[in-house]
Amino acid sequence: MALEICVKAAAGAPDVLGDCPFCQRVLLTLEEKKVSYKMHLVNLSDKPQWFLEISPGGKVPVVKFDDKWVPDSDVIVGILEEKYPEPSLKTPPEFASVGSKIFGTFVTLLKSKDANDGSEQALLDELKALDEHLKGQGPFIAGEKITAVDLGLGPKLYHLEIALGHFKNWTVPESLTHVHNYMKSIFSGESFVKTQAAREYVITGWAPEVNA
Ligand SMILES: N[C@@H](CCC(=O)N[C@@H](CS)C(=O)NCC(=O)O)C(=O)O
Repeated sequence: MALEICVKAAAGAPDVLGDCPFCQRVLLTLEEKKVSYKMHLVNLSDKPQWFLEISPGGKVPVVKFDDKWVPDSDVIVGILEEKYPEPSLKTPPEFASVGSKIFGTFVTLLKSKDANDGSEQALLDELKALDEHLKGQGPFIAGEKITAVDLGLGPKLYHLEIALGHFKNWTVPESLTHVHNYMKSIFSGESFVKTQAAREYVITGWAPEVNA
């Protein structure tokens, strides 16, 4: 039986898959594990009552396991790994937090109104650390095989590339070749392409935050 999952609908297009990196992380995990699923698209700007009943915090993703709706991509991915151990997507613990500060520093730069507040440097430091990590290994964070940490970070880098490119005319420096190759490897994966939000919806999704 297919697992049920609630994900974000695109801003302004309630019938189209939206731009939630946490939802994509879970969808990628389902795809990589070849678990069949049924998606419910949720319009987050006008949350329906049925959704608020199953997700009192009002957040996506939520997945139904044994008749119980479970929120939070960290928790959901953990349950998926337990219930569907093959193929294993476990990340060795020493690599589990690689890249974990990139999303926060990216959002700070995206929202920054002051070019000298250090937010660009903070993001660059995190991307350089990722580049160093990938040097001599890869193409993925734990080596040859894609694992959970990549499925979490990939969607965030996808948002970073589109949103900073669009709103700040900012791109990852060419010198960070390992990060560039990493993004290429992740973004070209079949499951990534299948579960990604269209570029235009990533932009419309971030616009209110940037203009706040
Ligand atoms: N920690 C949560 C974060 C999920 C999250 O923040 N989802 C956003 C969409 S990307 C959301 O549902 N926001 C609710 C809203 O916009 O009202 C997870 O990993 O699942």
